[in-house]
Amino acid sequence: MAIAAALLLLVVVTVVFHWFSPWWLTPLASNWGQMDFTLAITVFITGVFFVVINLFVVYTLLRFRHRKGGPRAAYEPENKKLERWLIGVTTVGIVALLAPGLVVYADYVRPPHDAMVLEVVGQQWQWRYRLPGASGKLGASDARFVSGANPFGLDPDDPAAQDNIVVAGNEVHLPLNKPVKMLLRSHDVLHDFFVPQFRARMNIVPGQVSSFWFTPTEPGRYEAMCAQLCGVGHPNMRGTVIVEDEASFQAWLKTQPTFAQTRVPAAPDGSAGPAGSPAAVGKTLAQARGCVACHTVDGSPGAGPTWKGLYGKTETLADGSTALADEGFLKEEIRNPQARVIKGFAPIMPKVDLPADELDALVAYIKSQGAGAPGTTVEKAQR
Ligand SMILES: [Cu+2]
Repeated sequence: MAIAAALLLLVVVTVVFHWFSPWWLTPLASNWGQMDFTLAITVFITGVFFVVINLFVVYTLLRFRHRKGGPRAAYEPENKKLERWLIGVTTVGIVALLAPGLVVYADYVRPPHDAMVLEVVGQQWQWRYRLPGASGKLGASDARFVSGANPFGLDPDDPAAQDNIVVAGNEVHLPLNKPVKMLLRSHDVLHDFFVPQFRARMNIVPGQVSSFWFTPTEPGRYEAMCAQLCGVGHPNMRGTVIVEDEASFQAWLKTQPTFAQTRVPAAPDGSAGPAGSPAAVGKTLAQARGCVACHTVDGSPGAGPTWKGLYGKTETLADGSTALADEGFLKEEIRNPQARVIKGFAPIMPKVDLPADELDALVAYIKSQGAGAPGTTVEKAQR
């Protein structure tokens, strides 16, 4: 009796919770309404089975409960008619669950011919984006070309790679109502590119290029996140996708460097650099190299120490010793982060292989974020 009552309560609470739950889908912002439809089919079918099976158990518990002097249960090892019914109903249920998904998936990986191409490279723990330039072609890439200065591993001798747009930072823009074919690569481990509002996601498997397409249908600012647990920095693996009209998109595109431009090293004094002073170059680098995923410049907590007021601070290290955060210390920390870990932070920072001039620019940027008061420690900047 108690079990029957508990099961009945479970069914009622589940159904009520489903309708009144605050966790509904975000508003749809792409062409993939079919994803919502297949999801609704799944919820409906599994929901019906859940309710029917549990109510059946409740019924049998009550109907066939033990009663003094009542009839004994009959042993019936086989019931062909019942088996046929069960096989039939579950077959229909499973086909209804799988078939719509297969149809939608076939569409999902077959982009229209006029789709623009956007390459996404996932790396612990940031996103990078590349677009074809004026030639409309993506240049060849190879793992052996990958370096701090060439994170996509583009072939420096491939003419088709020279005009490729190498997006600086974690933010990419897309034109409204234009199909986008996504090409996804990973630098290291399994990642998954996911923008919930687009209902579009795909695993990124190291060593292969995966692909899907979508058409953004609502202008706005969306968060791109990693949907595979890819290491301790996984929650920081966030990017931004901005959907806007064609004119704004083209204007943004013009501000992004081509691969050839990123090959020209920024002079330490900034005179020949694309973006002015060393600190300004460093700011661009902090975006492009993904530093900003873990280091804030407004003092708010992150996976790594904030850069606000960091320069000149006396830091307490994990072993209890202290060190002055001067130029030499910062460069050492960037080159070899595991050698000295700052107290209160996990040793999660990857080695950042930067040419000397970029290192100078990055440190200049950190320096420009203000010096700490003497004697303050970095722990105070934490939560
Ligand atoms: Cu990831």
